[in-house]
Amino acid sequence: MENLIEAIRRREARIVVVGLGYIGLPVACMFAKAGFQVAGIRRDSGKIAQINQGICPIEGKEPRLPELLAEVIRQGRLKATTDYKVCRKARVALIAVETPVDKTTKKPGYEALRATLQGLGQNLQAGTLVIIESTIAPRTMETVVKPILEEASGLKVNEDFYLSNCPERVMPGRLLANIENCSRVVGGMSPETAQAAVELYRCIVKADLDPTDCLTAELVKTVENTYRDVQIAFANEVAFLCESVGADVWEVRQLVNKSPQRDMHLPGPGVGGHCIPKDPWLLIHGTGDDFKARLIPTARAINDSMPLHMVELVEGALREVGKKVQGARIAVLGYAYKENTDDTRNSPTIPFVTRLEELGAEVAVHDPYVKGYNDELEKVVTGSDCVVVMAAHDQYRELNLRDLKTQLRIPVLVDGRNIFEKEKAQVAGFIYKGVGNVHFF
Ligand code: SAJ
Repeated sequence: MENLIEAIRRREARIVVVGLGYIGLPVACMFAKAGFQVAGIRRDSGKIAQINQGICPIEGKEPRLPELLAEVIRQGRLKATTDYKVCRKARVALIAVETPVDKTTKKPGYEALRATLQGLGQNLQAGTLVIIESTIAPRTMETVVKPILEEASGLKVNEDFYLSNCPERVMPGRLLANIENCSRVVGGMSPETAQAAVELYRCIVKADLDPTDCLTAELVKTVENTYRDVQIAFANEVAFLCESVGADVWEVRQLVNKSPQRDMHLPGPGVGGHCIPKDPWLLIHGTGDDFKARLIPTARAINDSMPLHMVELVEGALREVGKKVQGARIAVLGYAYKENTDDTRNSPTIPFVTRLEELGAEVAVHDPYVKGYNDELEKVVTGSDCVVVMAAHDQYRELNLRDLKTQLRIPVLVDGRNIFEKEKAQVAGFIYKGVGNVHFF
């Protein structure tokens, strides 16, 4: 272990990063920039060629990442490959692959993780520090990662190689900034391993590095995202409650949050993205059968119901003008799962549009950030019977309601993100319904 720590301090430890996606690629670039020789492994050779030409394959704006990638490729400090044999020269191997849960069973199959562990295990050298950055269910290090690596390599953890779990806290649009400035939990299968991993991350992270055991590290990551999902579900339930009594949830929320230690989140049209909808299921999966979660699945069900609630708001608003959803032309503003991003993974807009079309509506979707949907907004809304806001993109906040009204066949506005003031929309001549802010006759 001393030898490894010395090699890390001297930047002589070769690093392999398996999974050059939005987690692995920035971290590979940052270790290369810090002076390490880094090899990256990806499955698809197309993206590998792009990366080895110094071209960033990640969509969306990622400040400094394209320039950093080009620099470390030019310096020869980073090279991408499909070949796991590069692991034979590595003293550190980072794994950053996706860990989706099955849409029906809500359980992780870990297909990518298992394949990666097999490939690494077959080339694992004694003295190597293996770090899992992917988000994994509690007890995955003990029940999946350790057995596969030991079996594939014939080596023993803590004797021949070292095992760590260091979950990432990156966010699309701030990948490099978050790696540098967000604190990280650094789990180790032994205290010495956690310390060695702290030594490594100290080379690129300016924030706190908190050593602990692997189980705690697995729990922290899944709990912190489950916390957010439950908080959002609470806000959504209060929105339903306000609708039932004819109150404005946005005014209620603003005043609640003036109370000390209150942080009521934002109601919305649903919860999308790559982690918040998934991590609560990973947390529950990790507890096995000896724990029956009650609040967490309920929160997931509330958040998953929001897109269909948006359909109810559209039905109610059209009913007020004597129209049905069937045959109505509906303009949907926002395909991305949240404001000012092009990321559409698990977007609430998907089930929302599916349901509208099942009911016979003619739907047109607009999104300035998503290829194929970034047509002129006026073209998408012209002649519509209803406009629905699903993402709070800046472009939509700047819309002139009077101009918008002239473009519609019927001035109905359903606001899933509270980007318009109800009174102003009504003065502009709209039938306005907002999540948590509706008054049906
Ligand atoms: N959402 C609400 N109401 C809220 C907050 C979010 O409806 O009050 C919705 C968003 O519109 C979106 C979904 O929830 O559809 C997820 O939003 P998010 O802001 O949590 O965005 P993510 O998915 O990018 O979450 C990431 C996570 N970061 C990491 O996993 C490292 C999460 O832990 C962060 O808390 C979050 O960014 C953040 O704070 O921005």
